[in-house]
Amino acid sequence: MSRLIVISNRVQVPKGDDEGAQGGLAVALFAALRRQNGIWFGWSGETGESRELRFETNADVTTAVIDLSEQDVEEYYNGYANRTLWPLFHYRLDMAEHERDYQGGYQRVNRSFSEIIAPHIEPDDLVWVHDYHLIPLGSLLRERGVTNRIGFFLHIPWPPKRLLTALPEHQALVETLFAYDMVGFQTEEWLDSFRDYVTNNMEATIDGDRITVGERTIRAIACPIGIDAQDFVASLSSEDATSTHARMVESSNGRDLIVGVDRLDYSKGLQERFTGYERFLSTHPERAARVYLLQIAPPTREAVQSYRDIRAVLNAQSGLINGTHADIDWVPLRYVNRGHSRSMLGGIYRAARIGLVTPLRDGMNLVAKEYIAAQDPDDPGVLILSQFAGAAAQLDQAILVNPYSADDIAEAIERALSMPREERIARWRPMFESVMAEDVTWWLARFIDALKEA
Ligand code: GDG
Repeated sequence: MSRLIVISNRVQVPKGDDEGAQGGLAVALFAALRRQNGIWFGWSGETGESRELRFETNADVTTAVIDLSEQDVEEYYNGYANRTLWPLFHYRLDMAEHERDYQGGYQRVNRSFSEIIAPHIEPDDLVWVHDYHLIPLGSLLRERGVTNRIGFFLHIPWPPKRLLTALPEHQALVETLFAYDMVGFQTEEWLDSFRDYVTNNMEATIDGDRITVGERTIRAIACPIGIDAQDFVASLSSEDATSTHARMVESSNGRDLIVGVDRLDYSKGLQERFTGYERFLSTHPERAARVYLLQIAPPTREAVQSYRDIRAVLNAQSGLINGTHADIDWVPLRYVNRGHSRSMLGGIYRAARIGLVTPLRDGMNLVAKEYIAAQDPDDPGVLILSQFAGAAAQLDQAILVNPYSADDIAEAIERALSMPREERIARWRPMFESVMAEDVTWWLARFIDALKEA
């Protein structure tokens, strides 16, 4: 059997018994790496000048990591990946920074990844590159003589062509994708945007899922990522989940819990969500004191100014909402910047009458799927989901909202709170079935099978 080589920006190391706490994607990749005797390559997350690969085998999974220099981290990771591509691919032209140094750092790190990893690739290996940090890696591996099958999966949206052309080196970047054998996107919508770009800008011809530019033909598919659904459902009976659930029920004091769980990122629409919630509080005062919003938002990427800015905005906004609306025995918004274990999150989701998931743009959004997986089949809560999350294509029985509209969010909250149990069950069941069927194992098999056929 051919080995599987996974390459991503960061690498997770399996932690034996505690593996389930590491997130669905990591666990599914561990399983595939074990089965196919593979290696997972990437950045260690540390800074250092040595370029040496450090191999490690834990719970039968081999990982290999390198350090990056401070300059690399600044230009490649904080720079091009998170100040240029992330905002642009999330439709935030206004926030995208274009610096030659960032672009240079991105090329340099991708090149050194290719130099360091290429010697470890054997003739029959399948190579799978992940996400926007490493778009050019396939073409750089080709330059070093790697002729293996190489696939690429983009976890974030692919932007419309008119936005992408704001990237000074857009065409050169997209050309590098044609070094892969297969490219996967989360949804048909992102795939359509990609096709639209390549037909307009690169005279591509399309035949089914094959796209040809000049001499190169690649396969491009939509392949929506899922959660480790069975394991997530099983974790709901853990001590951590049940005690957290009980704690939430008790501290709710009979009030309905609305929950949001997001990395603190401007793409997640937290500012707009708070404004929508505030609109609900002011327009439904009779209902308002019967609910509260718990927003969990662990900070990320704090080396990047725009992330410090959004954090400051949310601090002020949450203070204002509570200052304006709170009563002596009621706080309308619990805003928590700490992370929680996966099973604790399960208990919280299950206790929540509403899951409020309103990103302005999201490749997929796994929180929406976790919320659905965690519900009580006899008395499920209601998912309010942004129409701009990739997950909306599969979870179309949610109340879909425009996350920019405070009125839309306020109305959806009111509608969810007054939704009869039969309707809640009727909406939840097909979504639960889809989350269970199209889980992370399904996604992984679909991608790898398509790559083998490419
Ligand atoms: C990218 C794309 C795509 C969050 N807070 C805590 C916590 N989380 C977990 C959630 C969920 C995961 O992190 C977040 O996944 P998302 O999909 O919501 O978002 P991104 O991090 O932006 O991920 C996204 C994804 O890649 C996969 O392809 O869906 O569109 O942007 O699983 O539960 N986990 C724990 N404590 C927390 O406080 N343990």
